[in-house]
Amino acid sequence: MENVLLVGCQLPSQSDRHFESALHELESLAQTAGGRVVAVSTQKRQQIDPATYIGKGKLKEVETLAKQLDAGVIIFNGELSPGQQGRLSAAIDAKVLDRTQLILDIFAMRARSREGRLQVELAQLQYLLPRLSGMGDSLSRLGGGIGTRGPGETKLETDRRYIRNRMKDISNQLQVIVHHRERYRNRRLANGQCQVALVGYTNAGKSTLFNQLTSARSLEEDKLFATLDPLTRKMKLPCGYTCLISDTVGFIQDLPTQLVAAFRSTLEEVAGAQLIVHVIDVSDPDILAREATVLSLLSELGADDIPAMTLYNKKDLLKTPFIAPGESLLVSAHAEGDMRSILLAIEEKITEQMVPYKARIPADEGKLLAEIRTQSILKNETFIEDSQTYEVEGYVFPDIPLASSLTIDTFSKDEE
Ligand SMILES: Nc1nc2c(ncn2[C@@H]2O[C@H](COP(=O)(O)OP(=O)(O)OP(=O)(O)O)[C@@H](O)[C@H]2O)c(=O)[nH]1
Ligand SMILES: [Mg+2]
Repeated sequence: MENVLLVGCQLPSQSDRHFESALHELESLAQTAGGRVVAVSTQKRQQIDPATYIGKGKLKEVETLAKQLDAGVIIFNGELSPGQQGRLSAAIDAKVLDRTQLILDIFAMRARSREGRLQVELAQLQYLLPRLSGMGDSLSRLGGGIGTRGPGETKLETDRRYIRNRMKDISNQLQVIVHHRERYRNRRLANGQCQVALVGYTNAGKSTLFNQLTSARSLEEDKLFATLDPLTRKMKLPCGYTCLISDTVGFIQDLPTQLVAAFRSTLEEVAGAQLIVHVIDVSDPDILAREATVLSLLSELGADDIPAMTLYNKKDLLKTPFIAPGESLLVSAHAEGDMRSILLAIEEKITEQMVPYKARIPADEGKLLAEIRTQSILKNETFIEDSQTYEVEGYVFPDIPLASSLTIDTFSKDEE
């Protein structure tokens, strides 16, 4: 564990509550990265000091405090310009990091898949390139620990050209991976498989729900960004229809732009989903701002017109009554009994997007019957002796190949 000192600067545009919650979040992030926060130093200013972020006096104070408390890492709650970072590193005898680098560091620690690692490395290189001259010193002085992790750490300080080449190389590798995934996704679509995506602010309880809903194991931890690579598993709905559900990386306020770009392809799973399940920690004091953050990131990903439903999670932690608005549900991922109502709500949302069908299929059409059983919501199946046919009735996505092989009975459902 490294001793960490947090530094925040409150501008007139920030309310006390918002400022405190942002610092609290920074503290959680620092802990997630393996730091022990020994002090938090704050300052109110009209604007950020263009040279050193905080004022000269405050800088002296931070320097002294860091020495007294033996803090090897100073983390600023904001994004430092390359110039600010250079000057601060020169002035303070400790590693100087900003919020973006901290988040990048956590991402580097947690990325598991080859794609995740490449994306994080790319984001780190993009961030470091303009900062190389200022950071060269602090990077070589303090090898290892918070802010220095990641696959690309070794040669960073020495060679810009190496970095540029490496970035090009990573981009190429990523293109191949993304292309593969697209092909895989298209194949899934052609097979009529429906995709549900769990999204939400980091720590909302997505992975816990994912595990409960699929009875599988996914990294579930009281840490920020426990999940980085999307996990996709099968999930069986009460009607018997099996769809796919993905657990995704948590969102965060002011997600560094490098990371939005880096994780765009990972989050494309979300953009390709038929249903988005937005998980919100109902016990979170900053619930509205966080909900807004998720909604605006979804819209950035072009996913705001995908049908969605909201789960207000962690109801067991509520101290005051909460009424879940509209079609949303109030649940606890720890209450097994809530899983059925969640699955039923998902089923309803999926059925809404389907069209009803009614058809008679000859008993020897084995392949078609198998498709009907797996690719549609089958409500009724009756075998008719006389004609040796199956009378089937249910719901199917209108845009999959199977739909065109079935007679669509549009009378029994209102078109909205
Ligand atoms: N009390 C309570 N705790 C919950 C509930 N659901 C999840 N948690 C806890 O909240 C913490 C975060 O849960 P995760 O499932 O890892 O959250 P996540 O949304 O996947 O987080 P990231 O992967 O970091 O984005 C864990 O400690 C869970 O045990 C709940 O309904 N009630
Ligand atoms: Mg998770």
